[in-house]
Amino acid sequence: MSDIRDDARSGFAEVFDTEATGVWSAPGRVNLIGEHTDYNEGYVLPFAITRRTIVALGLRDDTMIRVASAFADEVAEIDISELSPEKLTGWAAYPLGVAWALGQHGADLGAVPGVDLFIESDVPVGAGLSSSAAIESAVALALNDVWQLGLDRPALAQVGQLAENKAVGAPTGIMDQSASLLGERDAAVFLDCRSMVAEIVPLRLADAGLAIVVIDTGVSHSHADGGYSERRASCERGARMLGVPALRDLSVDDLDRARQILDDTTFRRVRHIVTENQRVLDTVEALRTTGPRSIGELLDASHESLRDDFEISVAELDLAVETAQANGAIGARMTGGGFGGAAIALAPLDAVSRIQVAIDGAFAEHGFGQPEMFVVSASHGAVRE
Ligand code: GAF
Repeated sequence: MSDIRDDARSGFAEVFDTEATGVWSAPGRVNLIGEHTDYNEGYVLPFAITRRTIVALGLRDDTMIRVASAFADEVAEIDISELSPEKLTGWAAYPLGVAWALGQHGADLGAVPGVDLFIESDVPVGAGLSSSAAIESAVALALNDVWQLGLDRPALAQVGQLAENKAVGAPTGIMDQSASLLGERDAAVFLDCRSMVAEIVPLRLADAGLAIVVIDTGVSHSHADGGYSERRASCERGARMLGVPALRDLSVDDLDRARQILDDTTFRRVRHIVTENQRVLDTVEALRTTGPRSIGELLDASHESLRDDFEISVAELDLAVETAQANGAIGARMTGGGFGGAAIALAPLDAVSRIQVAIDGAFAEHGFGQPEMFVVSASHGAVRE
């Protein structure tokens, strides 16, 4: 079976008629817990997965950037001096947006050579596994290296986020790029999205006889659509009405007061964020003390909160979660921004195939499209291959 690194090299050679000078990769992510907490300056606990995006790069002797990929026919190109969010459209807005965002982070784009990029990926698109952050992180690391910019990984995560916010137009937080750039093998990234301090938390699932199954429902979502920004606006409204800089500043003890002040919908959005932040802290504590077998109820509670309070689940995600729970999963929840995408189930190794068969059957029974399911483990972040 050919490796996608080789596919990226040969794709590059085919499109640009020369050999790539280097290959970089960055992973997608699964968020273990901590959903929609990042832009509320709270806590998240994602991990990088083995599915990766590969960027093959060649330096040019002019100032053009050209990008091609295995998943789009056209080659997008623009002179570096012309880069601006308004000029970037379609999938090429991700890689070209990163080049623009590097300029916003201090890179002198007037002094760097042009590049050709070819992008290949096995991170499923629209599945809530951050295929977009994987592109942004791989391109950011590659350009940071060849343009010798010297930015550190937290800064590159901000570059990716800026590209996504301004060039793609999705008002997303910092979690996905951080997971893709800071992830480590057999570990999750515990990130405080206010201080931006990241701690590595061991996630040795196989040692505990466990696996995480991803269930990609096939229901595609986009964070540039209205739902994500509407939830973000609700959270910001809640914080304003409660007189705090961000929902991070509230604890579970503040919820009674919040209920008096807020309308019911805003209250439930706020309650999700406040309780989810606490669940992240409890999950980190459990992983460090009693181990992954003890986090199941926290995962289940996170799903309920996302379904009932934040209202971003869909019928396919609920069915995947309930079927996993009924067939031996220790815990299960939707993962990512919601409105479609994937769920995860934490399960004993010997329950994995039973869960997969049961979910296949349940989806068929409900007339839903066949889900894609695979086991993931925590992998390393972006690297030069
Ligand atoms: C998406 C966003 F990109 C993240 O920043 C985060 O808000 C997530 O949804 C929800 O937790 O993946």
